Amino acid sequence: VSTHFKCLGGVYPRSTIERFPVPGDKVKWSTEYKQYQPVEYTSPSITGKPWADPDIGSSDFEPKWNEIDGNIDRTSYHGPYQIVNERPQNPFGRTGITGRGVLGRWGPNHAADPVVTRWKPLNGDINEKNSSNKQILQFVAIRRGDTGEWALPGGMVDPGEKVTTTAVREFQEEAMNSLVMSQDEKNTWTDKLKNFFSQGEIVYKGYVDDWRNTDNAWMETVAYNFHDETGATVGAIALNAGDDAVGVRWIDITPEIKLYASHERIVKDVFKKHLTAKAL
Ligand code: RP5
Ligand code: MG
Ligand code: MG
Repeated sequence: VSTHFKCLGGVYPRSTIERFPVPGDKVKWSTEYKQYQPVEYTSPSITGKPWADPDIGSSDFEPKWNEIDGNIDRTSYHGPYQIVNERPQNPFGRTGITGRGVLGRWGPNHAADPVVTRWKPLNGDINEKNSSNKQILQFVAIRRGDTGEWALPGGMVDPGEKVTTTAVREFQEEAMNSLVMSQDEKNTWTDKLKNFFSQGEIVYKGYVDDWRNTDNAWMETVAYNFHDETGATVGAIALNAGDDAVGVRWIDITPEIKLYASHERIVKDVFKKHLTAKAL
């Protein structure tokens, strides 16, 4: 990603605030844009939340920008970001709005995304021998409750949490509805899938072109591919939407695929990786 599109123009999520128009050639901070007067907005829905930062200037807020700040990672995968007017500056440029919007953290908001893949089963039967045709790669997608778009079942890294742990936890919450399972049931699944989820491969690390991004707060993620070559483990479980997901299913990765934020680029790269691996 060298620029962003989804966090430009229109009304900011869950608000009535119009983003200040930013023409394509005015996105970069290095380009002068004298008329630029974005509105400052921090959603009342995040005020006082334990997962959110206090406001800049609060006496109890002494963030260490560009550092691991206690158990909060304030570093960016894109190197040091600038602090302007005491606020972190979006390294990918103007978004037409300042403040944090609905994002909890000033600066980078770290997430993790599991890309769980299998070969599309022939005849729809994954249990049949040699049922995978190794032509069409599928991944587990969830439908987001907020935008209604299909997306990777990702989520925010909790303070102090390992990013790989986040990826697996979010998969279980959003695609398996683990939040309603008993502890016993959860443990059984965790044991069953332990080996599968221990073999993840990083396929993307960095900025996400997320519609919630602002000039001072933005999403960054690590995406892991967990691949079920035979379709016998995760490829064969019953999916169940949970938490903020309102739907879940296996989706074919095709050139036409449309997903939330910059997720289509991530899944297309995963597809390329598997094609190359097959050709070797
Ligand atoms: C995206 O938002 C990330 O790639 C991840 O999928 C998601 C995390 O936010 P929530 O799902 O918790 O809203 O930018
Ligand atoms: Mg979640
Ligand atoms: Mg999520």
